[in-house]
Order: sequence, then structure tokens, then C-alpha cells
Amino acid sequence: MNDIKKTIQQTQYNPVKHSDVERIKVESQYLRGTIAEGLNNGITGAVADDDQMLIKFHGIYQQDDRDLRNERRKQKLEPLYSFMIRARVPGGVATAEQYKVLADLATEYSSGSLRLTTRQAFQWHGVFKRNLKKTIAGINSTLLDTIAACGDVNRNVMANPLPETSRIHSEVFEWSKKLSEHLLPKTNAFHEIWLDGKKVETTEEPIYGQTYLPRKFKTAIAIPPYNDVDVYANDMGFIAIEDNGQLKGFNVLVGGGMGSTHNDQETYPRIANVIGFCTPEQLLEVAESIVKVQRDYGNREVRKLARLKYTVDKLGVDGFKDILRTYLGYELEDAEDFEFVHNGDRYGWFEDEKGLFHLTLYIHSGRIIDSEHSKLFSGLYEIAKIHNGEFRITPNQNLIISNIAKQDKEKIAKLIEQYNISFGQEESPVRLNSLACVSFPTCSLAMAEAERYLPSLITKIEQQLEQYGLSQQAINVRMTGCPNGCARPFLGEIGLVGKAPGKYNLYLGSSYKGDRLNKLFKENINEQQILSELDLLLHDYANHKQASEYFGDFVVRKGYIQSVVNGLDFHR
Ligand code: SRM
Ligand code: SF4
Repeated sequence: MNDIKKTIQQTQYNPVKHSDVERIKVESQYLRGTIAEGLNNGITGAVADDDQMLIKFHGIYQQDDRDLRNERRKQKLEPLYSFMIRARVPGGVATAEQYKVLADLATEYSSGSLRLTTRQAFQWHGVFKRNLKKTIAGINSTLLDTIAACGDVNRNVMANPLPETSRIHSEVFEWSKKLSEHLLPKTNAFHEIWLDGKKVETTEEPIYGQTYLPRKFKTAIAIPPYNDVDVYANDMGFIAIEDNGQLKGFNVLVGGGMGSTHNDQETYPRIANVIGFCTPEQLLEVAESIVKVQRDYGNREVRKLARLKYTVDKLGVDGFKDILRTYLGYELEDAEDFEFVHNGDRYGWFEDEKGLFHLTLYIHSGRIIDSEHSKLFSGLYEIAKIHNGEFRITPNQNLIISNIAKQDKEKIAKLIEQYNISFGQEESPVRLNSLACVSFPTCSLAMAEAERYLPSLITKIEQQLEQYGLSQQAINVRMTGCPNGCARPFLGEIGLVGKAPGKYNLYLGSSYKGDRLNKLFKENINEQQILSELDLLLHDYANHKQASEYFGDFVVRKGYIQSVVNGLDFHR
């Protein structure tokens, strides 16, 4: 216990040792900073430097259009600043009524599209400073919010979105909401700044304290046999355990994460460790205790080493469990058996036990926009007008029109056809299993294209697969514009991670169910080189794969790449 007290002391802000972000948090008066004043400053489209960090806790990122950066520089104009807003949508569930308002906000204040994220959230890009307050107030009017959608706190809690797949689904979904609520920051800053709420002085943050967490913190709940939430990629994970149709409890996982830096061996993606089991009644206190261990033991000096995964490796898994026990006052029970089959989505129509229908749509990179090919934005809006159920975002950037009554099925099917919306009926398995992050033009950290480029690369990979008689083979292809890992590329059987414009690192060897990392196979290669490397591998795969053997397992079995289950082996 003394040890813990000592460590808590160490989390007190130390101006000499701690990173500057810690100073910003301490000086912010519980996340207020000068955000409110900055919104009224019409001279610049940006907010103050320190506030750029703080607005993340409110679900907002300052960005600029990178396609226009050089041109504006030449014209001696400041970058075209705008903001990305992310809503917190626990379990990814919004009613059709809510969706309609969110789409209206996109039309009125953002770039006219909605973006579904890899963590089951909605994003609006291109919101100008003058429209921030109106957009956030609009989101709040639907009873959704943007609190803690980003920042050094627990983020949107993910959960398997498909009610048809499990009898315990609704219970697990309720737990994802409770977890999300329980771990929210309690400061009143959000209401004061965005909703003109009454000023109430914040004197403490019961879970987080004044400096919040050392870094972002992510939580997901998986329901076997589906690992669509990629539970191993989360700081804290729970795997629901069912017993005779009842929710028995959850296996507890800690220490997952994807982010890394090119050529920096200190940073690495990591698969979370299963450290035990808890009952539903214990879930909130277990989660809170894990968060507190990270709060007190996480690295506040070097942000790139501040995620829970590094804390777990620093303490050792057993060391982490020992410390957790002292926070909890008891030991977790032994983990239960479970089996995953896949970390992707299941497309098309499903009917559940109650006779309700669910339709999973394929949405490339989660971008809800009208294009020449499909009037997706308009079509979903028309569906929202007549649908009485929900819109559920999947962890793979897709959308489920959920709980459709039998009498509405035909009407919705007609709209799907009329607006040419895909539910995977025409796409190849490799396309349906592909994932790309946002990257250019909005992401300030992008090094290479992802969302805008992946579709054309997939077309070329499809041609190769067809040539080798593998068109029906599902292979996970995941691309990101940098190694931060937003489309979880280190869990792709084929992972492509941007290095420079047109250049990618090629990673191979993840499992199809997301419980093994991939590893660097070729560095800094262009499209032609990517395709010729894949050509050799796919040729061999077609000739020598064992029955039902996935591509990721094949490249490991054939020795093209080493199997990596421990993040520390990622660079070895
Ligand atoms: Fe991410 C930063 C987009 C999921 C790891 N991520 C960013 C920023 C905000 C760039 C920035 O800091 O300026 C990107 C904004 C792009 C834009 O214009 O929208 C961004 N991340 C996204 C989204 C929208 C990607 C997508 O295509 O869907 C996802 C939003 C999820 C959400 O709703 O909250 C998104 N990001 C992820 C994931 C996947 C996941 O969580 O399952 C990861 C890997 C898992 C993890 O966290 O380890 C991820 N994003 C990062 C990192 C690296 C963190 C690290 O530990 O090093 C950064 C950079 C950072 O935090 O400094 C980052
Ligand atoms: Fe941006 Fe990199 Fe994340 Fe892609 S992986 S959205 S490029 S931070």
C-alpha cells in the first residue's frame, strides 16, 4: 500500500520531468483552458496552442486541409483551419431519429458527409470554428455527446453491434454504456463551454485526478465467437462469457495497442493479455481499478511510451496483476475458455429470434457520402425517415440498419436498391475484409494515402486473386497512412503502413481472428513492388495452402514471416 501512495505522489505534476501536455492539463482548470474565449476570436480560424490539446477531451481536433496547404502558403494565407468532431456512441448504437439529426448537422455545418470510425463513432470533418458550438449543441440535442471521444481519458467503449448474434447481446451492450458513463470525466467544463451551462467550479475528478491519464485509453467488449471489436488492440478489454444463455461474466484483458513510430524500436504494437475473469457485478470496479493503475503507474514523461501497454511491459503481467489486486482488494478469478473465429463483419440480411431483421451494409472506409456510384448519404437519410429501429456502427466502419420490423423490410430493401447502397452483394471477400484509415487530406499525421487509395489497390489485388483461383478467399487487408495504427493494420493478414507519399511498409502474418500480430516483411515499397511481392506469395498460397488455411497462417507456416504474439517480438 505504501508503494501505491508513493506512486500516486509521483503522478503529481512535476514541471521538470513531465511532458508539456501534463502542464496544459494541470493549468486547464479541469479542461477549460481558454477554449471559450478562443471561440470568439474571429482573427484566426484556429484555437490557441494549449487549447488544441484540451479540445480533444471535448471530442474535437483542429485540422487543416492538407491538399490546400502549399497553395495557401504561397498566397500567404494561414492554413484553412477547420475541426473534426467525434461523437461518443457506446457500442455504436444510434436511433434512426438521432441519425437524421446527425446527418442534418453534416449537411449544414461540415463537409456534407459523415464518417464512421474504426471505434464505432461518428465523425464530422471540416467544421469551421464559428460552427463548432452549433454542431456540438446539435449533437447534444439527440442525447449523444462528444465528451471524452478523444483525449487522455477512457474513450468510446466498443461492443459487438449485431443483436442477432447472441442471446446476451443486449446485456453486454448495456454494460458498454455503463462502462462508458462510469469512466467519463466529471468536469462541468463541457456543459459550460458548449451548452452555455451554469458555471460550477470543479474541485476534483474522482477517478482521474487533475492530470487525467498519461495518454488515451481504449476499452472494448467482445462477444465470442466474434472478435469484430479487435479486443486485443485495446488498453482494456473484456470478453463476455456465456453460460446457458446467461451472461456469466467477463474475461479481463489489459495492454493492447497498435500505435508505433517508424524505425523506433522502443515503440511497438501489442496484443492485450488475458489476466483473469470477473462477474458482471465486479465489472465497473475492475475497470476503474485498471484505469487507476494506469493513472498512477503510466509514463508521464515520454508520451510515446505512455500507453497502458508499456506500463504492463514495464511492470510485467504478473506485476501488473499484483498491483491491480491491491487496488481492487481481491484477486481476479481464472479466465474462462472462449473461441474466436473472425475479426471482421458479416454482411447482408439477418433475421433474429424475435423475427426482426438486421441489414449490415458495406461502407468503404465508413465514408457516408453521395458519389456517382451510390447515393449513400441521401439513401440512408430516406431510410432514417421511415425506420423505427437503430443504426449500429460496426468496429469495421460499416453500418447495420437494425431491428427492422417485418412490415418495413420491403420498403427498406427498395430504398437500398433505389440508392444503390451496397450490403456486400457485389464486392469480393477481400474488399469486404479491407480497412483503411482516414489519412489525407484531413489527418495531420498522414504520411501516405489510405482511404482514397485502398479501393484501387484492392482492384489490383482482386485481379491477382482471380488469376490464382482465390477470388472467394477472404483475406484481411488493412492500410493506414502512418504507423499510428488507426485501421489496426498490425492485425491485418496483409498490413500496409504509409512511410511517404506512394510508399508503404508491408507487414504479414496476422491471424484471421485478430489474436496474432503481423511483422515487417518489406520496407518502403511502392505499388508495383507491393503487387509483385503479393504475386509470389499468392501464387504459392494457391498451390500449397491446406484446406481452410487462412493466408496469415499460411505465411507463418511456410516461414515467410515469424509468428508474433508478444509485442516485444515485433521488431526482433
Ligand atoms: Fe486514430 C490519432 C483517426 C482509431 C491510434 N487518429 C488520430 C488522429 C486524431 C490524428 C491526430 O492526432 O491528429 C486521426 C484523425 C484523422 C481524421 O481526419 O479523422 C485519427 N483513429 C482515427 C479514426 C477516425 C480512423 C478511422 O479511419 O476510422 C479512428 C477513430 C476511432 C474513434 O472513434 O475513436 C481511429 N486510432 C484508432 C485506432 C483503432 C482502435 O482504437 O481500435 C488506433 C490504434 C489502437 C491504439 O490506439 O493503439 C488509433 N490514432 C492512433 C494514434 C496512436 C496512438 C499511440 O498509442 O501511439 C494516434 C496518434 C496519437 O495519439 O498521438 C491517432
Ligand atoms: Fe492519420 Fe495515421 Fe491514424 Fe491514418 S493511421 S488516420 S494517417 S494518424
